Amino acid sequence: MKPKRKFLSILFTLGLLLSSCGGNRTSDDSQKVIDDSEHQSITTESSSHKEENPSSQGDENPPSVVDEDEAARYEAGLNSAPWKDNHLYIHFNMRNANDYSKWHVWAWQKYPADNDGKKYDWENEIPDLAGKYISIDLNDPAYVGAERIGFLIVLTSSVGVSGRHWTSDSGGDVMVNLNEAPTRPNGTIHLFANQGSSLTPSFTFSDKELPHNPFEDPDNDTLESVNNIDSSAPSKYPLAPTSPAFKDEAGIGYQIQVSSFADSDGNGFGDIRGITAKLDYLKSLNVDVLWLTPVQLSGSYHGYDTIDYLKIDPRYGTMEDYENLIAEASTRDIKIVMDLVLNHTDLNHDWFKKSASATTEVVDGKTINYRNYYHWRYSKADLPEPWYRYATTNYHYYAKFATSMPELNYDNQETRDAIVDVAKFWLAKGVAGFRIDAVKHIYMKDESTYKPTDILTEDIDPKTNVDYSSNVTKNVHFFREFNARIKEDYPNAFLVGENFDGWDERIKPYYQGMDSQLDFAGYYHFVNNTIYPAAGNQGETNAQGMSATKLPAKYDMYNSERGGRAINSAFTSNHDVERMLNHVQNNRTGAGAFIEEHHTHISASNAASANLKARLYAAATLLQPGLGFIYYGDELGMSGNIVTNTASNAPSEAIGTDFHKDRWYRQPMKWSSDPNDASITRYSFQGYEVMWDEYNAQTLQGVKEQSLDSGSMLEYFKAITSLKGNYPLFTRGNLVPISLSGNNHVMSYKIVDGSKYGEVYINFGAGHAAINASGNTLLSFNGASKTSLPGHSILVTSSE
Ligand SMILES: [Ca+2]
Ligand SMILES: [Ca+2]
Repeated sequence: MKPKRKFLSILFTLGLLLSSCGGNRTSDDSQKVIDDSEHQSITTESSSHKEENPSSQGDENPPSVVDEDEAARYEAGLNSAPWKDNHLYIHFNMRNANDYSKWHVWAWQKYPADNDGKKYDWENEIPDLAGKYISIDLNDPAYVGAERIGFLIVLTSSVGVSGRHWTSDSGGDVMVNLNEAPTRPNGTIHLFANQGSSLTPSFTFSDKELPHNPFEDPDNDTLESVNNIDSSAPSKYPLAPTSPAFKDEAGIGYQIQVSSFADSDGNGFGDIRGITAKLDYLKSLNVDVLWLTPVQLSGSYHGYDTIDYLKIDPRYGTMEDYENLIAEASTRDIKIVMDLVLNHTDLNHDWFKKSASATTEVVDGKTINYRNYYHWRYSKADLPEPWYRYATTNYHYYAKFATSMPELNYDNQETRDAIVDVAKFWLAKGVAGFRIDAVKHIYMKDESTYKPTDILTEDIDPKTNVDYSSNVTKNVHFFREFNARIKEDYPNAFLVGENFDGWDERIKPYYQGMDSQLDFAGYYHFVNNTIYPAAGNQGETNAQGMSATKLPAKYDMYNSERGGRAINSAFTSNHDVERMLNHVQNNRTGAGAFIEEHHTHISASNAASANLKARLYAAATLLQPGLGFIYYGDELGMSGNIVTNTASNAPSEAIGTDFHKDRWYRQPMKWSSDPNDASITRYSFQGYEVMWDEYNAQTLQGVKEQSLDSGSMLEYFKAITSLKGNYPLFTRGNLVPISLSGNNHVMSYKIVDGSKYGEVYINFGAGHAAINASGNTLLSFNGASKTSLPGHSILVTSSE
């Protein structure tokens, strides 16, 4: 990284140039006045303006040397795609890439008709060798039969201002005689203009008058992003208190993959109104907190690549629909938690476009330099992944997960400010908090420089060897600030982080910056209790299992980072992992830390076994203190069988692979077994069908059927969740293990809340266990009583 000083000096120069343009525009009365009724109500600029035109300051902006071979290649490329037949392309090269946003092109048919003009915006995102261009479709009725076309490169701010004349680059209208213009073999016409001399196009690249590439300065790396935060230094922000609205109050959460949950308008794609229509169903499941996968404008069906943080994706509905969902949920005491993807954006996010074109804007008197919103490094040679070359420039951006997902640079204060503004925008609309995506990836080890004192977590994907190691120190400091700043205005806001990690110790520090963390450790460890019938203790049937005796230490560890007010967020499964039913039926090999999961299909023949294990697993997951999220459909026992791509569900080039296998975790919610049920989604993306696997389609009963069956998985889930719904002690109490002798397969514990308590006994094994429970029986599954716990049974009691 280069020192900031150099970059500032460039901004300063640019500011001077812009102000000199403005001064001329208003003071020049030598301009030619043209009848306002004509489209080309255009003025030429004074000669004095020309003298002050940036392009005239050749000494300050020496043209860069463009490689002549490169120029020749560019010239040759003009004869081929992507140019469109019968189009006129006007290329315009400016000294500073930042300036393009201030100018546009105005064009019209001049002869034989003199038609109204049209505004044209620049089409290429960043200038290429010839700058930016606009294209005029000569098939457009406005140009059919045209022999001559006029155009003008015009300063946008001068257009439409009453009593002013338009300001054009270098002075006025340019006429293109189509009969004489050089038409290329592909039927296109290209004209090239340099800033300050657009009256006299055109040049070719074989001339020595090569255009200036704004991304190639003599100093080369002047457009590298610069940082103004030392994120390794101790955070000046205090530990923000845990949300009072969630701590001790929110017991059951529910995660919805929006595209797959419920359709309201018959187009097959899940939407917000579809969710609103199902709120009573969610209330019957005792849901307190609803987490929707991202609903902001994005480029994918899953939504984890935001294009606009402040817009609702029209595929899901409107802002009004979302506000209505919040209001309707609120009347049912359900809080909406928004998924916020702040590690990266889509390439098409306006911030990235502005960053790529090195745009600066003055907002509220403050200069925003979008270049620094993302990471940019300069190198003529390709940088190693995850750095990717942007277009034809020698600048590379950082994108760990996909080239289409550039990562935001939070070592730039303005980026932090912008994302805090985003959060407050939604909190003002009534959103209760955020599920923060990819918290450990905000600062990856290779994303920014780090200090010897920084705590790094090694995390290398054994399959791909990609290094996902994170910088814990910087991540925690970032979230301390984010949390503290939003809670200044919204003390009840709730933050739950996605830290995709099965180790409690690695999740722990993130509690400094957030109220809660999703319990990946629980997801991976409780399941071992159900899978291994062998020895262990207190329900821990394997070294990788989870006994009740281990839990207090885990909660204490989290509480130690959060002033005693940590909220554990357990979950049955989620959109990125195996569904609960497949998870508990997992075929595993290895032992200790070397267990490998092998995906098992759920079928009619193993469904009973899987459902039984799932009930034990769900009880252990949801009956911990704190918040427990149900992944939509897990309450039905939906499977997530990964189906190899075939001609009927995937594009031809993907047949035989499991590419996009995650879609099988995101199958349509089964509202009923009626194939004509209008709520059921059915959609595809990029040729991949998001549909039911055979088990869900043929065997599984839907919500409608299961609601009528007291022995169904759905009714079981309602019974489990009603415990938290009716007895707050299960949410807010402290877990104390109950020691049992004689059976290693029972997980048993008391939850104590002042003078009240509850007891939970889960027998993961097949053998019987003698117990001595106290209190009133609230739930008995599989014949459990206060003295006897048959194999695979559950008992819950309470002092209340
Ligand atoms: Ca829809
Ligand atoms: Ca990052």
